[in-house]
Amino acid sequence: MLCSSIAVSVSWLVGTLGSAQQSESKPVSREAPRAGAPAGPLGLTQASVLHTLARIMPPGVTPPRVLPPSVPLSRPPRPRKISNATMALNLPQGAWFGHSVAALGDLDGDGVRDLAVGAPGDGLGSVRVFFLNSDRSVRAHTRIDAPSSTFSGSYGHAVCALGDLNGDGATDIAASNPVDCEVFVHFLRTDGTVLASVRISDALEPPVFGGALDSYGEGLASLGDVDADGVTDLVVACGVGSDGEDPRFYVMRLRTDGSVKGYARTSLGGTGLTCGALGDLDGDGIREFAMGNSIDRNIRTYFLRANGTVRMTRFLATAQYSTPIVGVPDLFGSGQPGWALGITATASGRGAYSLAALDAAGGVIPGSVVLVPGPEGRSDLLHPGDAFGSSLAYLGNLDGFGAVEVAVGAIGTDDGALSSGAVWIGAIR
Ligand SMILES: [Ca+2]
Ligand SMILES: [Ca+2]
Ligand SMILES: [Ca+2]
Ligand SMILES: [Ca+2]
Repeated sequence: MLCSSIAVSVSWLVGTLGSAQQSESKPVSREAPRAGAPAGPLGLTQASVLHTLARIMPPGVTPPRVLPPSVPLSRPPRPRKISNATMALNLPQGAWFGHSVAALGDLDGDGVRDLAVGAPGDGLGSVRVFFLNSDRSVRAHTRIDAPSSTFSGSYGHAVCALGDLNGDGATDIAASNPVDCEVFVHFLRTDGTVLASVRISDALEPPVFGGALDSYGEGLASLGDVDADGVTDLVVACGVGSDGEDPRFYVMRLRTDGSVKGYARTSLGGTGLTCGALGDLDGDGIREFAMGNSIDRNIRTYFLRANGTVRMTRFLATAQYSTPIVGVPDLFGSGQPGWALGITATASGRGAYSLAALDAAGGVIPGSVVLVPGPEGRSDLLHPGDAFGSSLAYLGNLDGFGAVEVAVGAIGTDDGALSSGAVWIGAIR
């Protein structure tokens, strides 16, 4: 059971999203649909879908090889839950497994995408790597413990995939422990264990110990290669600082050894608690990302320059205090870019997420917002307080059927222990 002090009704949020048309920037022109072409699920033509697909790639993810499922499926599988109830994870009370999720691409090379899941309350925190089967079941998993420098805990609060940073064929990840102001790059082996780690937060300021001074890494997002040097770059959101610094985010330009080549700092005037990579909505070659601000509760789309500074922002939505958001490059399998946005503070506390299509200027296309109350809409699979929607990751078409899949965290799930947490894998339809 997750106790939330912030009650936000779904109807309020959806109403807010539906009216979220105020713009902080001039819209960017978009290719007009061709007359006579068949319209897709969102009223888009085939031409515009193909145009969009050519520009949108999953953020920070190495595209997996396209292989048929090893065991052909006769029908789409059911929503799949990963928790103490379905696997021997030994998650303790308050583990908050599913506070963060990241699609890794295909780490082990079996043709199926794999998944990382953070559990910041699992001791000092942990990140687990799950090797998935195409029927959404788990073939194997590994546990990455909090690094030895971790003092207070909360490792795994945020996690994101960096693609293959060092070029050894295995996806690498970033993970944070904002309580100790730590952000790490972990170079993974294809078996899901850690080859080497670099604490990149040290590049920002001298290390701080034993207290929540700056909350480095409240949110992490990989945007792919921002500065066009061929190496993946990273957005690090920082919460409220007791050292008098403004809440802010850093665009950290990385080297292949995980060290920081340079960074750009942007003050928010609020706390940047969550962020998520979107696609390259305006086609300038740099992916956009979304970040929530705890002061005005607005989520904005940020357009960056190649040096990591902000070129433009656009109001995207208003939502609850800490709102996970992730880009969905082919919403409903249509090729239309959109977002999935977690809504844990529903009236029942079961949780939900919403989907919406995005325009080239980084805003929500009017009328496109859809609410998904549970895995594939199955609120009956959840219990009050599960907080489904705690985190989101786009998995692509995992099972070979038409719809794309997402992984959704539910940190309040009480399987085996109170708030041990869970992650659901299901299609968006
Ligand atoms: Ca795999
Ligand atoms: Ca690698
Ligand atoms: Ca780069
Ligand atoms: Ca762009």
